[in-house]
Amino acid sequence: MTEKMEVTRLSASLGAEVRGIALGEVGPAEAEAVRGLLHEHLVLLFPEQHPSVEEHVAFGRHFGELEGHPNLQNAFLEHDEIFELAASKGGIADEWHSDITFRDEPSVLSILHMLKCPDVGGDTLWANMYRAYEALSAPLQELCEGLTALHDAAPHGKPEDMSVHPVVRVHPVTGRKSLFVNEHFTRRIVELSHRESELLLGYLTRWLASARFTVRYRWRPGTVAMWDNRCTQHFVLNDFDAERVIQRVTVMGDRPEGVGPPRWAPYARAENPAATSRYDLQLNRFLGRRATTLESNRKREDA
Ligand SMILES: O=C(O)CCC(=O)C(=O)O
Repeated sequence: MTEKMEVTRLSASLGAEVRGIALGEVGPAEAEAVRGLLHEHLVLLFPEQHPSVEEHVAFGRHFGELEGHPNLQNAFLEHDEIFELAASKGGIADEWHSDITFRDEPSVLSILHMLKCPDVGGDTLWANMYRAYEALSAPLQELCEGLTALHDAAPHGKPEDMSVHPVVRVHPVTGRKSLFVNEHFTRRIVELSHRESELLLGYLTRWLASARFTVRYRWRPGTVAMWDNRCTQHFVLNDFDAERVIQRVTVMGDRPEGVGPPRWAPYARAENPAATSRYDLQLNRFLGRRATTLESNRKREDA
């Protein structure tokens, strides 16, 4: 089947449409070929697939362990390994993000089946985070490489679900560096003051959505999209008023690795609570929790 695949690039930055493959019949060799294409193009679009839920899940399992959404309820479907979003139930992901970055091990890949979409509108955009990093000036690249950022699930009403990741991560397969902060889940640069963090995060999240790093895709029902969350972000254009329903399988987890350890200590100073700015409270909570976990791990190892 792999020789029959026709691959058409969709923009200079990322994305390819793939025809000549039936995702419902993919075996290990085809899955390997798809994986290779994904590393090359970062986002793949497979039109006219219409997979059943079982076929969708089986396709996803070729790429790793699957997980439903940790915080959001499915709109219409009960299935542990599929996550469903319906526009009529408020499910429109209209902020740039990569998936589940508030977890220690965020999503690796997402595979989305477009079930229902408006005739026009509701396009999805993806942006290439390798390019967003590579096009920064050398001083800013160097600064970002030494920083980490706090991500949380506040958009799901769970700000206590937090994790810290490097601002620049290294892809475990390609070895390339990419920017890993996003406007939806990233709250704070750990090593900077609140104000400095606001400025830098504001700059980076606008920069990484520059048109020149993106591709925009117009959907048809039955199309399947697959993207690598380690080196892309995505955004849905909220410009429609018809129903739009997607189902996604999510391949979980590796822990993002930076270029090295953070180069500076966290800005927040938990040892002087009286002087703590309200903006540092969340970071202090995270750091306190991390210190407690490290301490209890250490005691377990000593016992
Ligand atoms: O609906 C889409 O096109 C993208 C959905 C999305 O943002 C997500 O699955 O994280």
